[in-house]
Amino acid sequence: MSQTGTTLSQYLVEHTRARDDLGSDFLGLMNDTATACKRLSDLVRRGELAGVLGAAGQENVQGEEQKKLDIIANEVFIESLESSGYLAGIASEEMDAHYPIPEQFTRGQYLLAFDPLDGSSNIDVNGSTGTIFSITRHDSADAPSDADFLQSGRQQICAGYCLYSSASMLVLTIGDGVAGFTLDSSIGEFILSHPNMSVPETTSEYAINSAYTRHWLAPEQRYIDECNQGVEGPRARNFNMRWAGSMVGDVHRILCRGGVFLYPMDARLQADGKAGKLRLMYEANPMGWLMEQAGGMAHTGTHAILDIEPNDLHQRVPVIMGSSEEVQRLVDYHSESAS
Ligand code: P6P
Repeated sequence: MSQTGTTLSQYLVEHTRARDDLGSDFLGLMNDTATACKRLSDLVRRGELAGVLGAAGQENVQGEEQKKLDIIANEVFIESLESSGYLAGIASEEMDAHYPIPEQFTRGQYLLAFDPLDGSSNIDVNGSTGTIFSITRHDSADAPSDADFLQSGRQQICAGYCLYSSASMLVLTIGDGVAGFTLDSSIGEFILSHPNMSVPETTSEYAINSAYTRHWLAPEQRYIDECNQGVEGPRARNFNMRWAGSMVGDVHRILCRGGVFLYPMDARLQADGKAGKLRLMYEANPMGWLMEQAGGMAHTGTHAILDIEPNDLHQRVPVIMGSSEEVQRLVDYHSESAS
């Protein structure tokens, strides 16, 4: 072990040595992805001093108010990755269609779908934010279409996030467990700090935005009500609630100490004709794979998230993920409610 600990590059070289499907191009792609995360970590950390806070004065393709850093984060990743020769295309929460690799650059064999700055409403109040990424293969010399990105979560070859919080941490899986790396800014390296992250099967902590209580459907009404009855209720123990306002912040906490994260379908979303709030390709799928790789579950209430066959780049889904006993209980409540 070197004095600095195992770097992200050393970890990935070791964990792909025996993998025929992850070669030098993948290692190069991950190195460039980490570089983009470092660049963004620096901007987030400097905040107002870097002049990156505040509203951008425009909406994104989802009709949501964009922060300056939403746009900057998208640009940082595209600039860091488009000329690498590893990617065939890039899909982003901030862009309607996918971003084709410009003619002057070599196209590679991987597709990147990402949320440049998840939880950006936290950025102006110094709350946790993060970048979520999902990498799949594009085994064709032809330029990809949007449809080439529509692969189920089980086809991901790498998924992860970079959390910008008290420390900047990159957490990822390539299908052999989940590893967390803390950015050592003194040497500019992500250092392995959380090998083999695993989600405890049970928990007494849930994450949901309780402002929408009146809109929840029966399974969530029942689950949260039973938790809130505490030790006198059917769960015979007290529960705690946390809501980070960023999926990355909540998911990271759950990977560290257990919990269940809910952004379920509710009557408000149904009335708006939405299939959920969170997006499948660059939020639910990458976070869902991390959860399953860490021994947890990721579900919509009726389907395992990773089994969903996507039909749109910005498709929304209900999300229930974390400690398996609690997710399974919610799945059972959905099943009972449907019968
Ligand atoms: P609400 C951030 O906008 C996000 O997409 C997730 O990161 C987060 O969990 C959720 O939405 C917060 O939603 O409705 O509580 O603002």
